[in-house]
Amino acid sequence: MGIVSDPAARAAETAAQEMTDGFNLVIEALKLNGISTIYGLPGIPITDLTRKAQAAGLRVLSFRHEQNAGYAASIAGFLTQKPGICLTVSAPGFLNGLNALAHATVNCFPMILISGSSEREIVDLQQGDYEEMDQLAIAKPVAKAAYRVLHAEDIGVGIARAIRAAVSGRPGGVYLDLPAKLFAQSLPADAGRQSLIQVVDPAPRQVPAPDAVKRALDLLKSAKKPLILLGKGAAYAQADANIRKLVESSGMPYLPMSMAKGLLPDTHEQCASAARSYVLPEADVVLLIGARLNWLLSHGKGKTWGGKGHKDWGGQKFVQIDISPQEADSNVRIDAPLVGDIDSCVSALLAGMNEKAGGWAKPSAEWLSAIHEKKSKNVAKMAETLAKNPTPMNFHSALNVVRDIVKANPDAMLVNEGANALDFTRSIVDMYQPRKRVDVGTWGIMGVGMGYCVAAAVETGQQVIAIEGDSAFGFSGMEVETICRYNLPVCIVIMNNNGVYKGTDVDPTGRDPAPTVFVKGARYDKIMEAFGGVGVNAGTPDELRRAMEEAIRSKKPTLINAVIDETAGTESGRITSLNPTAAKKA
Ligand code: ADP
Ligand code: TPW
Ligand code: MG
Repeated sequence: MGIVSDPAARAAETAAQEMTDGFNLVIEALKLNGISTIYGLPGIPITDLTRKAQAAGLRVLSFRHEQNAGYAASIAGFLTQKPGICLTVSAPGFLNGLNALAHATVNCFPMILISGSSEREIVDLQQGDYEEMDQLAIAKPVAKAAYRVLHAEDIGVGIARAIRAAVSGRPGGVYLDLPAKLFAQSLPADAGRQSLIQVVDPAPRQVPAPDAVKRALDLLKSAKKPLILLGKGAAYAQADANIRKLVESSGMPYLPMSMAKGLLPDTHEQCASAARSYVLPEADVVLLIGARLNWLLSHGKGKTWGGKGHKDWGGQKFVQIDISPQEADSNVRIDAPLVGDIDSCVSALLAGMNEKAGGWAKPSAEWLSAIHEKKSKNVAKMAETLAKNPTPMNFHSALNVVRDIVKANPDAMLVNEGANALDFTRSIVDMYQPRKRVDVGTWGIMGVGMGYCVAAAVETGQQVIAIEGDSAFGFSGMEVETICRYNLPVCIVIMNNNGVYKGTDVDPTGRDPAPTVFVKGARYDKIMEAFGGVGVNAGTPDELRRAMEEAIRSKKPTLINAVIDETAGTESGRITSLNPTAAKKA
């Protein structure tokens, strides 16, 4: 075929060519990279993207508020090691999704917030476009990376970069800005296909250096009172078999952080959770696996760790396995940083501690028996508390039921948020399998609940049980409609103590309800009934048990309003000391 010089003929030839556009390229790029689910909320300019994505076979889960779609995407990332996708409209929708993007980054979950945006030319001159906002600039500080695509032929690169940034190294939240005009841009289908990238090895293994492995092993060998701390990075890494091997072959006691519970069953004899306040200050060498020494671990110092004053270090030596080379020394000295992915690092430790090398120096018998003694005492004390049956229910008597139900259904996902509702669930409800417990994470945020429920059900296909404070539930409660719409097997239990922490505060002036209290005796179960799900009001442990069993049997969306003594909670749950007034007194 010669060069067609006549413009009319050229136009005719182009028209005859198969064409594609920005909409299709975004969808094809996601599909090419194994992404099959979008969590989002439609509107200009992405309504047609949601329709076309659904028509192209992607699962599109449509929410009632973008924050919940975002939290769903973030936890999908944690559960699957693939970036969870959240799709939002410009400005207000984008801002609603931003909280979840920050959450993903802070928690090291891979997620991509894809947002439609207004036209660059108008935004940059601040001429007042529809939903005008410089979204890229706003996303940057809370994202691990942020990109904008202006030309349809760059969509492939944009999505490839976003995927790599989200899952490689320390995972995090990535922002991808897609201005409205991009979607309608057309180009020949062939050129479009050529422009797409199937990302090769998006999260490359990172093998630790041999000298770093030796340093870590030497330190571990010297330990008399070693301790392993498993964090949610260890859960994310899906190195379950090797982690178990490391724990069991070394004989070291271990503590799981909240979302690492179940990596080994909480009932494992080496689990030291019930002796936490004994082992942290007493341990001499601590092996951190995918856990940061942030506030959740009292920054590795102070009273929790046996240090005398608030700032004093307790004398422990630390080995830290982490994929981020910058993590070590962030709070206290790390004597043996082991930088690499968890599976590679744990494998290297196992290889270095084989029989030929003399195997592990087992922890001293005194250490293990002291832990055992503390554990038994605390477990017995807890059993006594759990056996009580007060009227109205308290957190313990209600959670005793949840504990049994989770034990009988170890495959079920457990979503958990609140203050007391969180802390008591974490300590009372044992987990038996990896990545079954998802919760408020590093920031301790309220509002993750219903978004997490949707993603947990969709990504795992398992029953979901959500244990929610009544305040916590309120942040995402409208997604009960979403749960009913998609008919997901979600059983929500509201620990209803009439308020934030407690329901007993009063306004000293007598004018208004206190800031922490809600409508007394509220019936959250009615919200579920409004959308065709099952609502149950449970005033006793027996009623709660029957309702949970029925929910799991039927797999129907269920909301149980568990009536809890409004005096039962404590201020801020377990973190009372972080309140400024409490800190001032200390
Ligand atoms: P927790 O709150 O459970 O203590 P954190 O969120 O503080 O856990 O810590 C998780 C850590 O795990 C982060 O420092 C992160 O860099 C690290 N991490 C995440 N994925 C991996 C991986 N695949 N390999 C190694 N480290 C990882
Ligand atoms: C986004 C502050 C921490 S815990 C909590 C709030 C408001 C609610 C506690 O009440 P709940 O639990 O859920 O009824 P319980 O069992 O103790 O009664 N806004 C955000 N995140 C946080 N963490 C807060 C506010 C907070
Ligand atoms: Mg409450």
